[in-house]
Amino acid sequence: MTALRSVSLIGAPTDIGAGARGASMGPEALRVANLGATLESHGVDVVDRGNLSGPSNPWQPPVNGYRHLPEVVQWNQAVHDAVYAELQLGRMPILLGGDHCLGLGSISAVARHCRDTGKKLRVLWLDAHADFNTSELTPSGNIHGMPVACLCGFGPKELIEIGGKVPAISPKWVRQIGIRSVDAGEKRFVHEQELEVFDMRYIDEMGMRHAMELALATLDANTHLHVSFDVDFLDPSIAPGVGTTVPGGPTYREAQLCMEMIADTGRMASLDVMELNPALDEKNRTALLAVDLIESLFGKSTLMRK
Ligand code: EXY
Ligand code: MN
Ligand code: MN
Ligand code: MN
Repeated sequence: MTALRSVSLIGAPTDIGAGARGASMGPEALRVANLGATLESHGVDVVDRGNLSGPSNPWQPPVNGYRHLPEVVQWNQAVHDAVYAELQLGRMPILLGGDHCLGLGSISAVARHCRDTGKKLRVLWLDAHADFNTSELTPSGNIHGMPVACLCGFGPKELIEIGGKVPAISPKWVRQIGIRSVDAGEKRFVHEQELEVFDMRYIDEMGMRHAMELALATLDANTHLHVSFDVDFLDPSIAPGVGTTVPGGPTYREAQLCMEMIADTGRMASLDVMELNPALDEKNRTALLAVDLIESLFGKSTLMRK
């Protein structure tokens, strides 16, 4: 059912927007966990484009509410160009992060491609965090807590202009799943901008199935579905290898169901796999789990029924 069967892996080995070092090793851990060969075993044509390059992490404190803003801009520009190039080739980009600040480069490229091709865009943001901070609201200055706000036009000029149009996306196109850690000011801003959030309380009460039915409602044949998968979406008991663990996330089966329901739509046309931090992992188990879940996104089903 998956729409695109030609995939390009793009590594973005940086932790420039994060509060802990180590996500820079994420792309290699996903390769070591056999992401490419695993997708090929499901009939997907996979090309690994290797890693992008960019500035090293200077590990400086925030300046005017942002840590490492010039470096974050450079990395996001590289991601934007690489993701956009794959979409123009008719291939599905899979961005291997890297921290989640790079969702800005990726999704701004997807939004630009949708404008070129007259497609509607739906962004599924799978995360423990809303990533909707601004320089005024952030408690840390870490830009991985800001990409959704930047995409919606709230952020520094040099970042929000990367895709050529400000804002790159409308909050109406976004559905957030698994959210359970939002800062006080950030929460007010999420409500003000009317982001549609299926937080863990919602999933506890209504179930992953109902959350995903609503998050995936009104997709049609002309919709480009982008999935931005922050690995800290998952419960830390199954996914310890991330820098910002938050207890109370989706279980293994809830996460599988989420991925299987996305696969069933046949509409996923781009994917980010972000925040994997091998320095904090145990024998690469979080990377192996991420690959297992990505297989489900590509239609591997544990179902007996046909
Ligand atoms: N909300 C916190 C901050 O802005 O510092 C934590 C953000 C963590 C973001 C992670 C990757 O999704
Ligand atoms: Mn396309
Ligand atoms: Mn995130
Ligand atoms: Mn997160």
